[in-house]
Amino acid sequence: MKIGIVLYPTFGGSGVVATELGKALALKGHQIHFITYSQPVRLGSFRENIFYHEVSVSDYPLFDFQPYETVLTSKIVDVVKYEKLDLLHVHYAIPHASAAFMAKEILKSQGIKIPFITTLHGTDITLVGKDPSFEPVITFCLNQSDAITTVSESLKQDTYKHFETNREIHVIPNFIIPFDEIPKVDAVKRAVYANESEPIICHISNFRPVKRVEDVVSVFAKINAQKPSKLLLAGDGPDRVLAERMARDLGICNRVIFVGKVRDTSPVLQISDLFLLTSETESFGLAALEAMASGVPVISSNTGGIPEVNKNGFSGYLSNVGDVDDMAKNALRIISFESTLALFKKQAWEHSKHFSLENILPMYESLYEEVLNSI
Ligand code: GMT
Repeated sequence: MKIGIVLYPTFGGSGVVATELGKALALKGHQIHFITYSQPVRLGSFRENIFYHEVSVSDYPLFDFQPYETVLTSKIVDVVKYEKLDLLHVHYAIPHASAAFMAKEILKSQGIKIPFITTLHGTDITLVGKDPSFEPVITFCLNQSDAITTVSESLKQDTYKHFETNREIHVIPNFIIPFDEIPKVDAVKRAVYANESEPIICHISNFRPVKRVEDVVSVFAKINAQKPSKLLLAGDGPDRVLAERMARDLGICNRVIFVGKVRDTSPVLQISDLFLLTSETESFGLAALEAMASGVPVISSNTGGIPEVNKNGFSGYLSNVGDVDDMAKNALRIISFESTLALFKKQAWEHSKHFSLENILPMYESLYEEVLNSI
């Protein structure tokens, strides 16, 4: 198949999933055309069957806001037409689903049929999409999509709750490429950040308010008071300053390390003992799944799709949103004894394998077939 994938190229989970999906499909012989405004972070270098089409919006002085969606639509039309695509798969509804719909209509007027599948990732529904300034467009585009997928059952239910649609929604969970065994800890690298007796707790996110990074720092401070540890924070965003200020106010600066944005999170995970995900809401929690795949148990909030990923008492523990005492207590249950930590590491790694690429990729491929057979 020749598939166009429209995505955000950034560090966010939706872009990561879309890029990894495209790479996996290309390895299976499909021809993949990524369409977005800059090179996707996880794309890597030149590869067979992978093509990247950059959407560049010129800075015309008339516009206070550059019309990205219009330029994206034109690019989609062009790529579908000249690369002879069979199908479009758009990740994140805004504005990708509406651009795909518009491109589909333009192409129809030229006698070209192109179905599009919309994959909802979370905030496009739970935060941004239901905002009245977007809602009518999102509802329309969902209903016009040839198929809709969500990354969790929870996001599927949220979509039905917030939008007027009775379309079938396919749940296709996010995936990881599993390691054959728990990756070995790089002792030299680990020693840069902590001594042998100090557990390394980590958090990776875009530091947006929805992540509640203030809870990450609070939970860590409570853990550290009982068992001296280190907190490794990867990523950047609006609430990083808040986290930095909290660490200073709590007098734990020497225990908290901000590494900033990292393209590849696996070296961070490979020296970590525990992952914290304290989000207010999370449609899935790809960062937690990636941690589990590296053998890092997860202390998380019990919200959205996270319970579909993190198995309470097995791959980690779940607590109510904001219950930092319970999160710290659970963290200490895991890290206080070497044997418990080793058990949870193994269980986290084992549980992640339910979400292996091998299990999930065929779900997308059969949906593609279904959509193509139905037009
Ligand atoms: O978490 C974010 O803020 C980024 C966002 C995105 O769209 O890239 O992540 C969403 O999609 C990920 C991939 O499907 C999910 O794992 C995240 O849970 C989801 N974020 C939220 O729902 C807040």
